[in-house]
Amino acid sequence: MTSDLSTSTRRQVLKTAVAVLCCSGMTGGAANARASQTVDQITDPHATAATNMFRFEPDFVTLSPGDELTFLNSRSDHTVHSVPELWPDGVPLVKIAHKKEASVTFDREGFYGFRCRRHGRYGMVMLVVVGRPGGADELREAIETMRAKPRERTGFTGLLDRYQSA
Ligand SMILES: [Cu+2]
Repeated sequence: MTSDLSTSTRRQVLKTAVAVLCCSGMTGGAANARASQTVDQITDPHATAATNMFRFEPDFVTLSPGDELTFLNSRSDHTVHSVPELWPDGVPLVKIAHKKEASVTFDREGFYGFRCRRHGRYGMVMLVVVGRPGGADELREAIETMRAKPRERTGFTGLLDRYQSA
């Protein structure tokens, strides 16, 4: 009895996983369609570390030029703001606040740093990498020299480490 139940549960899980794979594969594979990803902004009162209590999820995203990113929950507490020091020259800065949902299209290759205006100091930052840009060393230097709280700096350094070790 018990084993039947667990088998059927396992089958159900497997089915769900296949469905997810199928759909994300379709999105990534369509050559001319603009791909879209979603980033949520989380307040987690159960987080054990302050750096995890407020966060972008995911906080590291890679895109192809022309792709779109949709930010959820830029409301009350959370915002999505460009970090000007970590942003390609000539690309307009992003400022999203008081929006349930807002989308940004990334046409230019490059590194794009974001912070939540309120929680950036607690490490609520994220990195978007569009295409395969050069200049990771310059980005690291910009992170080390820009005006920022320690946790914000550590957050960006960690994200760049993840990009370079990927
Ligand atoms: Cu926030």
